[in-house]
Amino acid sequence: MLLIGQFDSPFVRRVGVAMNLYGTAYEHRAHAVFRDAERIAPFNPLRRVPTLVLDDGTVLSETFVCLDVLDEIFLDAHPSQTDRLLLARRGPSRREGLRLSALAAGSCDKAVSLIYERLLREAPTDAWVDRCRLQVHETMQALEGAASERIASYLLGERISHADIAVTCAVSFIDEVHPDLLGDAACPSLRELAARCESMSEFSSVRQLFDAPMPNSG
Ligand SMILES: N[C@@H](CCC(=O)N[C@@H](CS)C(=O)NCC(=O)O)C(=O)O
Repeated sequence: MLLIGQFDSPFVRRVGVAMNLYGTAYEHRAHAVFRDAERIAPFNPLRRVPTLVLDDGTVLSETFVCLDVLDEIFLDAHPSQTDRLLLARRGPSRREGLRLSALAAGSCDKAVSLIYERLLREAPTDAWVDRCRLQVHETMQALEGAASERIASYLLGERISHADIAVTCAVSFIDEVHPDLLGDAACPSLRELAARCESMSEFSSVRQLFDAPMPNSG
């Protein structure tokens, strides 16, 4: 498989971590969305990342789509190892995992939107900046509530899931690109979970510091 996109993106990172946990062999091309847009274009006209090229040549975009297909491919190859799946194929645990992952992903969407607002506009729109900041802040508070109530090691039980990956990638990304947004003392349960996940090689091997995505430069 081929994964296109820099690991400073929390979305690309989620796909990279999932492939690491599944033991999926893949090539990585760290194309930047602006600087390398025309290198991404032959694979994906949206010029967005993650872009995932499957072994049969199928090209996927959208993180949730990539992860769903990775789950399916893993299960096809290892039908007896359902306990290693990063999300149940059906049932309440799946729905809770999707719910939490969507909140984490939505926070990342808003955090990315704030970056683009800062970098691409001469004068950021206050109303949009305030809205995005509120959305990120309150969504992380909601995730903190879920994390603080859990009784197991991870969000969905004793095994790591897509929800833990999504939350960890979101916390690390937001803390890096908007350090004032959460504050050091906020979200202790999320931070504890993220720190534990970040200590795993499957996460640390796909970490890249944020590379400002200015058109013509990065
Ligand atoms: N909903 C998308 C979001 C991905 C996303 O926002 N990727 C950013 C990089 S972090 C990107 O491709 N930006 C360029 C663009 O949107 O044109 C997903 O989950 O894959």
